[in-house]
Amino acid sequence: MSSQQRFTITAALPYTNGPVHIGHLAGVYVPADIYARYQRLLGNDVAFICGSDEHGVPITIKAKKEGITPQELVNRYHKIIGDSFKEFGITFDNYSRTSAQIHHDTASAFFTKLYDDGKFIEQVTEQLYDPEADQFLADRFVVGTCPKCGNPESYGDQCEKCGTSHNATDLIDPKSAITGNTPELKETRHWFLPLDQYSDWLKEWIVDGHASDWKSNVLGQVKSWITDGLHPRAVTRDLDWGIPVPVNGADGKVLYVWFDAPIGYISATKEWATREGKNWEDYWKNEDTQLLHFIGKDNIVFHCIIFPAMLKAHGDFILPENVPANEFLNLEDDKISTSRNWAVWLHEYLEDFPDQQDVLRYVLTANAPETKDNNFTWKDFQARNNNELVANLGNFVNRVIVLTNKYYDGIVPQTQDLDSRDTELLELIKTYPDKIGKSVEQFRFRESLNQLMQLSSLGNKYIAEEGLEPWKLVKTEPQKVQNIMYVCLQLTTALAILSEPFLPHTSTKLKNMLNYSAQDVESTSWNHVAGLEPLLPANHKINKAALLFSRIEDEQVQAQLEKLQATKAANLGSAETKSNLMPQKEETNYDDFMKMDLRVGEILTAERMPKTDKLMVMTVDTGIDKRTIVSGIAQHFEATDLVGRKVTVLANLAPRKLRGVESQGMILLAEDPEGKLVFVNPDDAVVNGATIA
Ligand code: B3M
Ligand code: ZN
Repeated sequence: MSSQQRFTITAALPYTNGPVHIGHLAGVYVPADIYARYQRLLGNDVAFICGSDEHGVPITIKAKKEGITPQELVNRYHKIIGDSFKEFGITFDNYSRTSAQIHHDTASAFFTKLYDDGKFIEQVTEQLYDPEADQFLADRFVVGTCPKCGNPESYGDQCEKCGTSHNATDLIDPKSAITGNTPELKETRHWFLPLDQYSDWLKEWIVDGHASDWKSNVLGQVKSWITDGLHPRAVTRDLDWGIPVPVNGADGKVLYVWFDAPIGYISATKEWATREGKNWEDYWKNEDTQLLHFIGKDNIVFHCIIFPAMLKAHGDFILPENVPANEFLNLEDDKISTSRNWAVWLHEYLEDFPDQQDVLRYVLTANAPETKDNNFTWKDFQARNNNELVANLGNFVNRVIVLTNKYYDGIVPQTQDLDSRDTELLELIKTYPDKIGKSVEQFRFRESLNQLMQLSSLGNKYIAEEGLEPWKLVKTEPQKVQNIMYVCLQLTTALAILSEPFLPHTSTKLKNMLNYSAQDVESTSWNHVAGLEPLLPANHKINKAALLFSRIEDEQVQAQLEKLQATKAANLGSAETKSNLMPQKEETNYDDFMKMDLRVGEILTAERMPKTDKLMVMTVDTGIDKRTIVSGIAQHFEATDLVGRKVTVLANLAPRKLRGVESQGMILLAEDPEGKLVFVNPDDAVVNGATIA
C-alpha cells in the first residue's frame, strides 16, 4: 500500500453574474470532481476547493442594468450556482465566495505582504477615462480592437478570441462600454506586478520543467506568452466594487479581480480547515502537497503565469503541480454565449430531465473538450444515453439484479468448479482499477470513462454468449448458472465502485441495489476491486432492481432543439446583434473595385500547417492555374470538410509568406458578429475560373 498523498484541487471560481451551463460543467467541474472523487477513493487526503468569484466589472455592469446592488446580484447567483453544483454531485469540500470576510482579510494580507516586501512597482500612468461616466475604464468597461489578433470586440484586460491578456491602453480604437464614448487619458496611481522579472523563472519551471507532464494546449499558450515578452501588470483598479487596496491614500481603488480571485482558493481552504479542525497551511505550504488547478482555456494565463508569480513573490507557497485546462465546448455547432442565451443552463436541464444528472455528466465526459474544442448536440446526447447507458450499462445491471432475485431470492449463489471463462473474467475485472486510474491521473477522462464502459460491455458479452445465456441453462445446468451469476455480481459490484467518480448518483443506486456497504467488506475503496476478497460474497442478500437509466425519446430532443431555435430567432432581431455588426467601411470607387480579380475556385487539397493552430494550407484550382493559398481558418474547419468545396478567390492579391509558405491569393469568408466563419459559396454548377464582379 502506498502512503497517503495530499491534494489541493481547485476548480475555477465561476463569475457570479449568471447561472452555470454545460460548458462550465464539461470544461472544469466534472473533470475536477472525477479527479477529487478518485483520489478520495484511493484513500488520499483531498481538499477540493471552489467558490463564487464575486468581484469584477461584469457584475457591476449587470447589477446596474437590473437596478440592484452588486451584492444583491451575487447573492442571487451564488445560490443558483451552488445549488446546481450540488445537484450534479460536485463534491467540493468547500464552496466559498470572494465577498466573504475571510477572503477580504486574506487577499488584503497577501497584497500587504507583497507591498511591504517591495514586490510591486508603484506608478502614476495615464489610464482610459470616460468623463461622461466620470469613471476610469478598466477591464470590461472598455472594448476595442485586440492589438494581437485584430478582434474588434476585445475587452480591456483580455481578448476572448485569442486569449491574450493585455492592458486597456493597448487596445486600438477603444470605446467606453458605459457610454460608447472614446475615452480620454487621465493620470492615476497604480501598483504593478513586474511579470517581466519572473519570465526566466517561469520558463525554467514550466517550459523546461513540465514539458512532459502538462497538457500541450497549456504549454503552448505559456510558451507563446513568454516568447512574446511579459510586461508589468497592474493589480489594482479605480473601481468601487472589490477589495479596497490596503494602502494609505488609495481611496477609490480596489484589487484587480484577477489578483483577488485566485487568492480565493486559499481563503476557501482556510475557511474549510477552520470548520474541519485542520491546518490550512498543510494544503498550501507543504512541499508534499500536490496543487492542481482545473480551469478552462481562457484562464490559462492567470493560473500559469500571474498567480504563480504572485505565489512566488509571496515566497512561502507551493506551486501548481499541474494545470489541466480544457478547451471549449460548443453547443449545436455554435459558441456557447451567456449574452446570446446560447447555452444549456444547468438549472433548466434539471427541470426538463429531473434525476438525469448522471446522463449529462456522462455525455459531457465522453465528449469532453480535452484536446480541442468540442460540440454538444442533443442528438448525440440522446444516442449516448440510449445506446450506451441504457443498452450497455443499464441493461447488464438490470439483468443481473433481476435474475439473482428471480433464481435465488436475491442471495448471491455459491460457486463450484469455475471454468476458465469465469476465472479469466474475474481476473480481468481486477485490472480495471489500475487501468481506469492511470487515465484519470493523466487527466484523460474520456479514455477512463471509455474503460469503465468496456467493463460493462465485457459483462454483457459474458452473459449473452451463445449457448451460455443463464436463462437458457437455468433448468439444465443449475450450478453453471450459479457460477455465471456469481461472476456477474462481482462485476456489477466493481461497476458500482468504479463508476463513482463518473456517475455518482448511479453508483449510489447500484450500491443500494446490491446492498453493498462498507460494513460488509473491508473497505469500499477503489483498490478493493483489485483485491483478493470477493467483492460480494456468497450468501450476501441483495435488494430488488431499480431503474438506472431510461430512454430519451425523439420528442424530448425535439423540444430542446425548438427551444434553441427560438433563442436564435430572438437573437436575430435583437439590438445587440445589430450593434455588433461591423459599421460600413469608407467609400470606395468603381475603378478600385474592378481592380480586384475575384473568381470561382475549388479547393483540391487542404492540410493544417504543422505547429500552428490557425493556418490551413490549401491547393486551389482557380481555373487559370492551381496555386497554394494559406488561410487562418484551421480553428473553424476540418481539412476534410474543405476538399472539393467551391469558393470565392481573390486571385490577384499580392503573394505573402505565412510561416515560410507563400500564399497566392485569398479565399473569401463571411464572418458573423460572434466570429463564426462561413464560406461565400458560389453555386456548384459554376466552372472554376468564372469571374465575379
Ligand atoms: N471567474 C473566470 C471565469 O469564470 C474566473 C475564474 C477565476 S479562478 C480564480 O472564466
Ligand atoms: Zn485577440
